[in-house]
Amino acid sequence: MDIAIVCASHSDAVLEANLRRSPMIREGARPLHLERDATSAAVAYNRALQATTAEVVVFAHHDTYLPRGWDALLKRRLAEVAAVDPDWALFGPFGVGLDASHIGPVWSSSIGLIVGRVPTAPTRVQSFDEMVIVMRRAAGLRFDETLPGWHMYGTDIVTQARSRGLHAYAGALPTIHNDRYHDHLRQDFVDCYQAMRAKWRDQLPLRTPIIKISRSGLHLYKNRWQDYRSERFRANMSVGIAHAPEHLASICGWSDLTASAKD
Ligand SMILES: [Mn+2]
Repeated sequence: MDIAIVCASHSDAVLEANLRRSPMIREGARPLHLERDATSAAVAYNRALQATTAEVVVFAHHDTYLPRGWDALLKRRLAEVAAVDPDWALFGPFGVGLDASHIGPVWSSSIGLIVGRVPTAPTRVQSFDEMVIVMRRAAGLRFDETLPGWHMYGTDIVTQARSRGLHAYAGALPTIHNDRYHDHLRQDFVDCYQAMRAKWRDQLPLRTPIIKISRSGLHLYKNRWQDYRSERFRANMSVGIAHAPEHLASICGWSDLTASAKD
């Protein structure tokens, strides 16, 4: 299976400290296609789709780390998905199920936790965490360049697929997200929320990994209030971003996923 890794990065330092250290990239087994200076995630990712030909495209944040054997395990998970849904559109290591449960597992440095229910079979989702999104090129999807910024495109692409009768899945594919702590009070996040709320008015509510997009939009204010109240507590959970990703994979027990891909 032909797999391309795509990354939109604005920081060589973050890229070199994380994604670029993934064994399959460092050792040259998989090409890394970089996009820089895009005005939005959608613009960057559509450019990358145009510039690559692989049948499976992995869109990864520059602050992720894909442990040894990750690509072999991805292939196995995609085979499991294809066995039940040959027309699958999307896959990811972390998503929100149709029942609103969070599906993983992934490590997140911003909260110092392994998060996500571990499904025994690939499970349909309504959104992805944007840390990693896997697309089957033949599904014919494109990211929506009318949406602003760098948030919620993992929810939009899934909703686009579903509105065309296609499906998105999450399944057990351990991945490191060495993300820094940040609150969700910023204006660019609000802009993305409001754009999604207007675009998918007839499909709401939709649950992203961090917020419920509702018709009323009241969840935006509820989350902002909760963020405000719990900010210090949540900030204290963060382990920072200075840990080597190999060490984070090691403490999770994910240094080598090769055996998981075979059993
Ligand atoms: Mn990230």
